[in-house]
Amino acid sequence: MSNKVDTGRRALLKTSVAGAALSGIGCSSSSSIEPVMKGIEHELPAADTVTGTGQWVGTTCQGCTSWCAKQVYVMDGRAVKIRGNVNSKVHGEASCPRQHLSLQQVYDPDRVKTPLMRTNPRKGKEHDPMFKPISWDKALDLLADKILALRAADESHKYALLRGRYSHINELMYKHLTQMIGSPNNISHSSICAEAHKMGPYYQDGNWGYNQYDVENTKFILSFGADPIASNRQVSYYSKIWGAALDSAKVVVVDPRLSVSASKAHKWIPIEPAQDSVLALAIAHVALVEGLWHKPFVGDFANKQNQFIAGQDVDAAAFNELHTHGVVDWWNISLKDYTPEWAESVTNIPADTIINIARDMGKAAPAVQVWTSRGAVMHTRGTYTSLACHALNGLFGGIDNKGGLFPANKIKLNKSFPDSKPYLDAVAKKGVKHPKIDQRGTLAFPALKKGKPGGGVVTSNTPNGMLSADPYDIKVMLAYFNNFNFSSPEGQRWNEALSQLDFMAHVTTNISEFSWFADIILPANHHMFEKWGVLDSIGNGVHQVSVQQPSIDRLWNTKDDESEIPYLLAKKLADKGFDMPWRYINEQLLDPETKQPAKTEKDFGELLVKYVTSPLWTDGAAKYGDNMTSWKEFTDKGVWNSHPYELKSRWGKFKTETHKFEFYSKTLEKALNKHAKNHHVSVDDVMKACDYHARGKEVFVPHYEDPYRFGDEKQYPLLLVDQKSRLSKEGRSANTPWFHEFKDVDPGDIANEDTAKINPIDGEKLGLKTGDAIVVTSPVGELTCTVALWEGVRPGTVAKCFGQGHWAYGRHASKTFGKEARGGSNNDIIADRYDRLSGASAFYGHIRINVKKA
Ligand SMILES: Nc1nc2c(c(=O)[nH]1)N[C@H]1C(S)=C(S)[C@@H](COP(=O)(O)OP(=O)(O)OC[C@H]3O[C@@H](n4cnc5c(=O)[nH]c(N)nc54)[C@H](O)[C@@H]3O)O[C@H]1N2
Ligand SMILES: Nc1nc2c(c(=O)[nH]1)N[C@H]1C(S)=C(S)[C@@H](COP(=O)(O)OP(=O)(O)OC[C@H]3O[C@@H](n4cnc5c(=O)[nH]c(N)nc54)[C@H](O)[C@@H]3O)O[C@H]1N2
Ligand code: SF4
Ligand SMILES: [Mo]
Repeated sequence: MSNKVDTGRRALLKTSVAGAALSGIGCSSSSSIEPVMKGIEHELPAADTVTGTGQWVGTTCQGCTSWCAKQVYVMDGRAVKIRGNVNSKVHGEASCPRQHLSLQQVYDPDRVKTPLMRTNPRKGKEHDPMFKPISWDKALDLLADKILALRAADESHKYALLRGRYSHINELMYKHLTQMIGSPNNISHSSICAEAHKMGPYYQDGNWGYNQYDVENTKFILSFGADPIASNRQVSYYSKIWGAALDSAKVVVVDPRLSVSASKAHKWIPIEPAQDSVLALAIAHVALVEGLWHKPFVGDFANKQNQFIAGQDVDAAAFNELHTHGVVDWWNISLKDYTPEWAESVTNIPADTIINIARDMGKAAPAVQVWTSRGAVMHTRGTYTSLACHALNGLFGGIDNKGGLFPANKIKLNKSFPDSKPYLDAVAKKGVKHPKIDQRGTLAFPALKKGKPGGGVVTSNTPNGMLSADPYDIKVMLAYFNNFNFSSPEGQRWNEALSQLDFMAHVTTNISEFSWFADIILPANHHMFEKWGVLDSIGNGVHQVSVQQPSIDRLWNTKDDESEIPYLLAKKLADKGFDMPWRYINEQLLDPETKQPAKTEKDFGELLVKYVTSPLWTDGAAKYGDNMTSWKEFTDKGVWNSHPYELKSRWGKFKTETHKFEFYSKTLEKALNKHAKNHHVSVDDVMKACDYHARGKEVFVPHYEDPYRFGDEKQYPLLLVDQKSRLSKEGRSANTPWFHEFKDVDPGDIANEDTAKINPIDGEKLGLKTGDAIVVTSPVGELTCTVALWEGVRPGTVAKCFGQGHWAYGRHASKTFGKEARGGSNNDIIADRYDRLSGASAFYGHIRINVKKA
């Protein structure tokens, strides 16, 4: 990049970050902003008069889980500008500010440009791997030999495939190749992402997934930690619509920290960490006592007389329940005691405030939506917060209702690839039968994904399994698009486990902390500009599917993680005598139009995306949404949109045991009984082993579990509040200069610094002022960063963004690459704990810390 262009882009981003920030507060139509926005909109494409070759190409951003459909303006093979895909009915041209950072990611001079091999046999954070360039052929030779050696020794289960971010063509790399090699160990990142979040929706209404919120028609938004104009899912759409929502709905944000959304809300409740369920339960209690629940959804007493009186049991037979199950059981088992006065005594939130919120919600019902977030639920007993918060959506009737919330619209995609079981040879058949390395399904790890004990991943427990060789050790690992020693709590455990591996291959764009422990590095195409992939997203009542396709000239000797690499690896294995994966690819993964296999690895990514998306552009797609008739039409437009969500479509047929919205979760009861039976114990024994307090019937209803805290309160008097940065693209944007330069778009943060935000009250006690360098210590580790005194954080807590503290990744991310971190990594001080029912890692609530001047 020449300096001249750089300055221009810098100026562009500056204005557009400001624009995007403003659009989030409802100023998008302000006449003072409009000329600036118009200017930006046309600035770069107009420059194309020089070459006349530019065009918009459809793709998808994976800067966060919003997975927005994008258009990249490409001139002479280079990407120069990005906007939301105008063909999207979810967000249209709108975006979040992070889209611009992807230009600095793809053109990052620190990207891995060719395969690399470790030359220093000693592994460890302190040992420079001394990588040297090798050819793709040599790299794949080394990997294939290691895999074949495991198979020859009948140890194929000691191979593991790790997946971080992914697209919907991941199944070959993730599942089938791993199985055909003969290993049960395909480990995804889901449980460091947000599995606890899904527990409420699944065990109450049968949706193992996220919801979309009808913000345009709502009258009341209650957010437990969600900050939809800065983080969460579908940031582009919610940023576009939030200003209007503030005009037409009341917004209450519950968060220990003044998030962007909290700063715009009608009310901010700075809750004590991991105490959200108290508030949710007390609101539910008031809703019943005051008769505020939504009767067309929940039903009513036969005699229409409200019999819910605090502390008193109710006769279930007196209530005619409609689309819900167990409202009276819930009341009798736990809810009757959760008075607003009780809630005030636990949280200091005035009882009156709680009563008023419940009344406002009752008035607004059913146009009510309750958001949860990782922050509210990813703690050690978070399943029950997830259930308590989501229950409010049932009680006030927002489920599938106008102004409420819905799951993803039904569409058809071939996300599942053909069965690979016929391609499992004797070694593989034996190998896949081993238990998984993350110990899922053991007594203390129910990981109850979709009602199945051991159905979910326990990502962060993988290094514990590896280090204790329980159930066995792992010898060979292939990992892609992940950085688990940076992104998991107590990442130090990963460093140790990775150091012990015989062989590890990392597929990555940059030499990250994880790559540091690799034997070979396989350089990846950047997902947004260079790779074939496909993703989906929900919002605005629409479910969209969008393509990722190569739009620019590949700069370096890189390859697609989910297509070219497994293709070439399968070929290599076949050359060396093990041809099952190669046969599977050539016999099963065929172009849906020509019915032919790919001719070369270069064609394979496109073939896989065609395979997954063909239901959208061949017969029958119009039943679900846009009527598209060809692959070309799909790739030209870049996005396919579903029909609008059909309101109330699940009422009467929820995918739960009772087909109702379950306040008393029969679905959870069944799953937990199965898990208990697997281990020949009672459900109470399971709860004890998993460190929850509930026993008996309480286990199956939303109830209060006091938060688990870790560390001595005297020694560690403060609590850490981890948050996402507005400019974080998961762990991946820290090597972009703009990330640091514009860091002050995070409320309370300081540009070019990594800050711990501390309330001035605590600052005074500790003798700290803004700009001081500090050491933050927890019982498991420490980090250094800078103080920002700020009123927007609850006294007694310290808010700090996740995303900095890289000691690798590149020149901007780290202070000295491979040696010294820039800022501090939150995961160095977050102890490795779990919400065991979901398998989710705890990132909140338990982290007691102290802060001292450095
Ligand atoms: N800007 C940005 N957006 C992103 C991403 C990103 O990297 N950057 N990543 C995407 C990904 S991978 C995911 S999974 C989603 C997750 O999106 P969400 O599920 O919404 O989760 P987070 O933003 O991680 O949640 C953290 C929030 O919870 C608050 N919090 C912390 N402790 C508590 C508590 O005890 N109670 C309450 N009520 N709040 C608390 C924090 O202050 C912060 O606002 O975001 C996506 N969106
Ligand atoms: N403290 C704290 N920890 C968190 C979170 C938090 O809010 N706070 N958020 C959690 C959440 S929600 C998630 S989802 C996880 C994410 O954690 P991970 O799944 O580990 O993902 P990243 O940290 O983004 O790392 C992805 C890695 O892939 C490589 N890479 C970057 N771009 C590309 C690409 O285009 N292609 C390929 N093949 N590789 C690439 C780089 O090595 C990069 O480090 O982190 C979790 N960790
Ligand atoms: S970073 Fe997230 S919200 Fe922003 S454009 Fe990319 S996917 Fe969309
Ligand atoms: Mo995530």
